[in-house]
Amino acid sequence: LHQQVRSAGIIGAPFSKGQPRAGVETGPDQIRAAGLLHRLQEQGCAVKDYGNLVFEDVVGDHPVGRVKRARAVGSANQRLSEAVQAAKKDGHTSVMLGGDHSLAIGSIHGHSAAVGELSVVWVDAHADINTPLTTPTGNIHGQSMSYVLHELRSKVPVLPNFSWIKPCVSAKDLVYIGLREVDPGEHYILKLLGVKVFSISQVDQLGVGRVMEETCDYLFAKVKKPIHLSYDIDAIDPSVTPATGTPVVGGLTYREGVYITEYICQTGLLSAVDMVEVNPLRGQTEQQVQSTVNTAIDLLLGCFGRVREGYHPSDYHLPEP
Ligand code: EXY
Ligand code: MN
Ligand code: MN
Repeated sequence: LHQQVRSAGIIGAPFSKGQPRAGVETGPDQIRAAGLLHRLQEQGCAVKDYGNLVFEDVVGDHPVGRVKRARAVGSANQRLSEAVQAAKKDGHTSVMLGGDHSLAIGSIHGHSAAVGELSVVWVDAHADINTPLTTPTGNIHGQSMSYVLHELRSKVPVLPNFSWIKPCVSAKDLVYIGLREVDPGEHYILKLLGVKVFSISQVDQLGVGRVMEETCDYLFAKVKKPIHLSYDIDAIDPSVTPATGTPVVGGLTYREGVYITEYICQTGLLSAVDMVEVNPLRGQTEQQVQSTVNTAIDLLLGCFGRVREGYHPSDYHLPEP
């Protein structure tokens, strides 16, 4: 049934200050309430729930240049980084339930602090690679990658509560999938650094099967590094996952989204996953919320060995009449 024993270390990160919309901090509890732990255990995955992180309030968190709530984002991510390091040291595949996508800063940092060099697969409608100086909104969830990339070090000023962050990912170890709303500064950075991007247009052209083959051929060309999968639920089409803060039309289908997780799982290299930007308050109906939350769960099940063809136990015997 399961080729290898997998174990998930679940870290809830109820944090929303990387963007302006309330509700995304309830993501971890909603995803648990919809049965994530039980569903993982049912498919033979060991699960350790580390509970929700507690983030302190930061007073006087006024904008730094254009950047909003830097101090709160910096300190929350420092806490998250430590939690991810602990989950990795306990031997789990780290599962960070967001919360907004600014949390990828601490998740990637902690993952890298524990295991060394990483490959990052970033599945998103957005590139989240604005610097504090290119950001059109000041929201840090649109800037996360800029803080962890070696190549952008000299372009990113050190914000208050960010001095603990050491860039830890090389541009050649990053692949984007699903992009369809990229700011001019971000597009420039992606070209400048030669980052591998499979925009939604390339998914249309090649199909998700070839996109995943090419993603892994590219990442594994030299050495196979542990994979950090950072999955923004807004990568999926808003007809399926509408309860999110920055929906963009024309996204991945449910099937494409799940295929990405199945494919990454079968590499055997998945070492940490983020599931972010599920915002129950952005659903207009209960059905919209459930569809979004259930899709997030199915993506995580795919990360931990679920296959849609079905299973049978290795000792299965066909009943004789
Ligand atoms: N690119 C825009 C910005 O930097 O504000 C929008 C970012 C949305 C980020 C979402 C979570 O992926
Ligand atoms: Mn994102
Ligand atoms: Mn996004």
